[in-house]
Amino acid sequence: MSIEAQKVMFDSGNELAAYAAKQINYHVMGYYPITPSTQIAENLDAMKADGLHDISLVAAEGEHSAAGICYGASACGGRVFNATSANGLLYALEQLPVQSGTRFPMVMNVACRTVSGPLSIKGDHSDIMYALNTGWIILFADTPQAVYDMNICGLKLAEMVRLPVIVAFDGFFTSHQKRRCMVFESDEVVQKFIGEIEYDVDLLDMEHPVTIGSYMNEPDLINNKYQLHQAMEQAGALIPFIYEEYEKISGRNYGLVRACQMEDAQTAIFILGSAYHTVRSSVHKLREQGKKVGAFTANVLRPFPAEALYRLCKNVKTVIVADRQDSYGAGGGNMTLEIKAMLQSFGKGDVRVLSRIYGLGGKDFYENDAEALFEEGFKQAAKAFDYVGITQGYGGEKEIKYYGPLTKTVSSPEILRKSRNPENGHVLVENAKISDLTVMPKRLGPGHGACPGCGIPVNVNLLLKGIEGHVVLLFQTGCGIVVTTGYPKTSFKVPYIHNLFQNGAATLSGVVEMFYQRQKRGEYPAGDVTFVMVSGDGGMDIGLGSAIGAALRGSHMILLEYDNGGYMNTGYQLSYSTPKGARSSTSHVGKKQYGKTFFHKDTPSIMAATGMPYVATAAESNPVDFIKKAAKAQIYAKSEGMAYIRALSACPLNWADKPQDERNVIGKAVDCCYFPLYEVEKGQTSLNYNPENGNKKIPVLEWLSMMGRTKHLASPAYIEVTDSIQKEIDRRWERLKALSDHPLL
Ligand SMILES: Cc1ncc(C[n+]2csc(CCOP(=O)(O)OP(=O)(O)O)c2C)c(N)n1
Ligand code: SF4
Repeated sequence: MSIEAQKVMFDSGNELAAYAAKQINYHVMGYYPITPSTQIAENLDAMKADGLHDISLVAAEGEHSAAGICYGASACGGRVFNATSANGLLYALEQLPVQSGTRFPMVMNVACRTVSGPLSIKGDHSDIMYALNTGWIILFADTPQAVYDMNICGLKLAEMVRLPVIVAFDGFFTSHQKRRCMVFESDEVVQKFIGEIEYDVDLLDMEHPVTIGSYMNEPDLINNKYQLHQAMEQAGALIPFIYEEYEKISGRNYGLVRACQMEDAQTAIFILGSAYHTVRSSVHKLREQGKKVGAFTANVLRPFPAEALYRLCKNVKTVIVADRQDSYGAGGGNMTLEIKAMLQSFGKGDVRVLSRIYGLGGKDFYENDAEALFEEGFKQAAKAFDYVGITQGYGGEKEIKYYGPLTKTVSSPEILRKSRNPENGHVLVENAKISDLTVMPKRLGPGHGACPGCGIPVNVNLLLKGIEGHVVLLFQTGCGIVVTTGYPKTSFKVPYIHNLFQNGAATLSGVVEMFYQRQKRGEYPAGDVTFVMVSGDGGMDIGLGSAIGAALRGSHMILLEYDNGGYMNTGYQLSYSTPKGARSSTSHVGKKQYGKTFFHKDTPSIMAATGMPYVATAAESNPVDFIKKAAKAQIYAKSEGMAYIRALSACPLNWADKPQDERNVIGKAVDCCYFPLYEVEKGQTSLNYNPENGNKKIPVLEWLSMMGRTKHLASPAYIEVTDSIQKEIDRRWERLKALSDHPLL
């Protein structure tokens, strides 16, 4: 073997993970977007649009499903890939032992990030440590180059020992920073190095039908786990050989561990990831001052390279383990625990180990921070465990009250007149005059950070205009929370809680239950509170199950979905509600792809099918209709169960149009019947606005042409796509009219 031709690239860890995947030409990638790993799928999608690979990129509705897609695909004799971070990894966690326990190899990249809550997207290692017990091999890359190389070596290893592999690296520091790196010029070199797939189990093998994932107890389960353990041991033995082979074609080798001046070091820092390089710089500096210091790190977390690390620690008297996460209550982060165990088991229990938690939530770590850690070692700090980098923080500042509480009287001007139709119990709302309703205080204040023209505050405030009295809000993850609650400030004048966007409806159900329970027990004053959950359309993908559960239980709450047709907070990836044909960062437009390939989700119909008392659609272009619907929703939420309103919500940044045009764009979406305004009240559908009256109905292409994300569809090259969209919109519209015309439906 000789060094193969390579070319220089200036790329980030994410870009290089994607490039390696493209060169491998995996069969399937199941994925769900989450910062900071999303770019991996985005880059693969961009390459796919240009026809550079054949990977089937499956956008799941959440990470749990993405992991399920990967599991199913990997049982079928092909190569499988995934990428995630933080809560995405935790949400998928349940599937990880399934993958390893049934011994299907695959590769998943984890761009490490802080785990919520509180919500933060910055890099630390709190996510990856949850994966330590899953039976996956975990490689840790400390540079973008290592991300590329480990993606290639990782797949070879996975297939040799039949275990799935995680390639972990620092979110942002490694995932986003560009570096000069080398990649193989030819994809075939990569594929030849990995070799042919040789699976003896294939769910699709009709000649040899297999049962995968049997129900198993004693005596077999323990044997299954023992075999997994053996495969891990085998992986530990194989890794150095794979890297040696790889060195022959690349010139690069990664051992199990890496060290800097450890031969005679008496005080050393163990640290993972990109910060290892910071510590190395400090080592060089302190060595010039005659200090016997060293640094070491692990390139593999599972199997943990205990013996290789021990060999580095022969002369060490003090080890400072810097953990970018905490195993709360254990007296250190996970690496502290592992290093202590390693020293103990090799008879070096006399080495003093200082555990220091650093860099949580992406807090920077500089050379002087590394020197300060060494200093603690030199002076034999008394505290065996501590956090470094603790400051007063923004939250330590004097509390500033931006808003006083809103009294019930102030938020109940009683302008709207509400009554019930005695025949069918339907709610009637009158006197929704915008001019009169200006007295209604805004529960969401003006001090938010949404982009100009953003529909979220507009829709939230329009909804709340129709809701009188006390309100408690829950926001699911998305732009809505991020732009309103930058700690320590808040834009809300009313009580507010955030939860992750797969679980908001369940959380608000809990709030509602506690409210009624405490009232019943006399622990809370009598009176009404309206509970409102706000979610993006993305939240109604991953969180649909939770929302349906709350609807079926009849939780007394309103769910407002602002539908901006994409995962905007994470940089506009497609959601299931993105219009067909739309360009997004996971539905690129290129010679082989025209944008999103499937139709937008009809969430109101799904919610109506739960039998909930009130479902409606609303748009800022028809504000009176919107406010009336909010008032109706409030009555139903209090008296009968859950009410759901979907509002079309502008996103000038990602729709690629102008903030000042958005009301018109929204109006045209209504006029082309992409977003018809209707309600389903106690199971009966009524159209609230018919653009056919007054000749206002327009072809859908007229609306699509108003936005940069769908403008390309105006080209005759996409006539088939636009025809199919028009047909689907016509079908839904005709169905809606038929439902509305029918007295029972
Ligand atoms: C379990 C999990 N997966 C992924 C993410 C990343 N994430 C945060 S917000 C978001 C998109 C939200 O989209 P949507 O609900 O439509 O709201 P928008 O951003 O458009 O306001 C995603 C994918 C996360 N926070 N948690
Ligand atoms: S990116 Fe879009 S949804 Fe998010 S704040 Fe800006 S305009 Fe609103």
